[in-house]
Amino acid sequence: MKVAIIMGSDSDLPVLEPAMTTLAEFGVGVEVTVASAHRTPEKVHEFVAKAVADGAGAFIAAAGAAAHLPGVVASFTTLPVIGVPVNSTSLGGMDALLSIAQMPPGIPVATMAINGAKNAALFAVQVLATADPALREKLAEHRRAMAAEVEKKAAKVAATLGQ
Ligand code: RP5
Repeated sequence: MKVAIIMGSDSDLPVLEPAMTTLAEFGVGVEVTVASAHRTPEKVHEFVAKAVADGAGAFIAAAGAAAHLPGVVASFTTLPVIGVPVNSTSLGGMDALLSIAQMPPGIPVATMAINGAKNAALFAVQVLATADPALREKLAEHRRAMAAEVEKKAAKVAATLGQ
């Protein structure tokens, strides 16, 4: 299963790169496009319909400013939509965060941190892993690797402090 990634502008791409890297690390395929809820609403609709037909298992939708894109994507599909608020205005991403998180009842969007693309990818992998035991094992291994990193840091701090 693939993850479909949609961003409101090419200026959002640097924020989304960690999501693509993380999905690649898990061996999850992606379909990526730029489409805007405000500037190209028909394209958003077409991309969502095609991604669903192509077997996407989850969407990552990223946008800045008055970020309607994740909610609009969610309006076109019952697949889970993971929203990434992008910091692209003088409000530091708070505008996008609130626009994405404050969805009215009925059409939810799972909202990540501002610029939280890596977690969006991990959440998407978790969604796909509900039906994929091999992916579940990869997630478990990823967590073991993170825990090992924390232990390395603890040892480094202890050595620095002469403990
Ligand atoms: C949003 O407006 C985009 O998602 C982007 O974060 C922001 C600025 O877009 P551009 O003016 O760079 O195209 O729709």
